[in-house]
Amino acid sequence: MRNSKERPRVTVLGLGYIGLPTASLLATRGFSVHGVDVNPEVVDTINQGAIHIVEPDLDVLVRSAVQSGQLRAGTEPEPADVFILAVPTPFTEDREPDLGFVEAASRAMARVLAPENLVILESTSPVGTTERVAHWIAEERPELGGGAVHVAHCPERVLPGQIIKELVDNDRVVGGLNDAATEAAAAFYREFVSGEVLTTTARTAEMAKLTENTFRDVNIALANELSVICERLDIDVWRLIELANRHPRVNVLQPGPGVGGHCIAVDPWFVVASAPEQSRLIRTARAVNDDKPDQVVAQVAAQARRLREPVIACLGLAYKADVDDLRESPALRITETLARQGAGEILAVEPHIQELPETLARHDIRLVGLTEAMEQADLVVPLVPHRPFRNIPASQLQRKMVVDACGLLRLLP
Ligand code: SAJ
Repeated sequence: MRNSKERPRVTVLGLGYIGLPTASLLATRGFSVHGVDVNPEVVDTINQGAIHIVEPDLDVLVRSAVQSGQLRAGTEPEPADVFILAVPTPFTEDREPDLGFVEAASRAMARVLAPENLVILESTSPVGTTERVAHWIAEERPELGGGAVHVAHCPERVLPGQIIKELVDNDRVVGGLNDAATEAAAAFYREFVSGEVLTTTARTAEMAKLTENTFRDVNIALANELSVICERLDIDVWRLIELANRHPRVNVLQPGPGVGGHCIAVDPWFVVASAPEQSRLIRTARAVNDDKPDQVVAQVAAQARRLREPVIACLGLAYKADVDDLRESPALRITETLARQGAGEILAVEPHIQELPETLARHDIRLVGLTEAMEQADLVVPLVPHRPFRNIPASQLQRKMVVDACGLLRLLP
């Protein structure tokens, strides 16, 4: 085991949900880490030992990393032995991958690279992106082309809400542009990952990550389609899935109000964009999941029409249970659409936020506590099964009309 002085210096580009936990974990394991973000406010916050995102235990980790002097943040890359790219890879309006952040970070990093450095792309990326990173480096620094720096892909695969644990415990897939890059990257991860580090090519590693999230998306689409079929056939879909899953080889996922977040609803498009003709099932699954919020809106509106002056409580706005993240949230979209359509007076309950986001604030929606919502609403719409909602007495809900979009009823005491 090397002592801390011999650990490589690491520069992490992008201090968001992946980069910041990775940088601070490495710092607390004795690596000397320089974190880079284009946003000076993010940099200042981190240098004060604080955080700009919400993730369990991340505040403690960052504070200790910064206080120990092993983690510093800045807006420009500095020379290091290992460079980790953890910048966003969103998609464009045409659902084409937008590699602008990866390109900008690659070119900025190229200025401080030296021969034998290891460059690892962790951002979820369409197949061929790792090759493009090497190409951008060579454009900036022609003398570093042809394998002078080791370039590899090691996709992040941590679950928001459990990032710190999964960063260490999960198996990792590492694929370099050549064997030397693969080996160098695998050796780096083996220093702090307790899961197995599996090696392959860069293209396979890229596709492995896309496959993981596509697997989830396609299987959630099956659950969501079943929920719509069951609504029509007057069958309780939650009980149905519970029963079907008692078969030893069946594991249907859970239906919900739609698929949110910036991973599962995005990454399948990277596959579709690479092979449009061949990706029929994947494209259809995306359409099924994207359509689910509208199905929920239609169900709620139909119930609301039975009431004279409906007061509708939407329980949960986040993209999934027990997180504060409202980005790409189907619950948010449903709540907003109900208000826009004038379905009734809308009460929103979201224990993780203090004020409504702009998209909701411009409508006449009130952010209220759970107790107030349960007192005032005639129609209750559980959208996200946050922990506090799971304690609502079933008897209280039985007195209301309910459109249960997330299966909360079966979780009640
Ligand atoms: N959802 C359902 N039904 C289910 C499971 C999830 O409707 O049975 C919905 C959730 O409510 C949410 C969305 O899907 O709206 C995604 O939630 P999630 O918890 O399944 O996943 P994410 O987006 O938070 O994180 C995923 C993870 N990928 C996989 O589990 C294959 C994580 O490991 C990845 O690192 C992350 O994407 C990422 O960054 O790509």
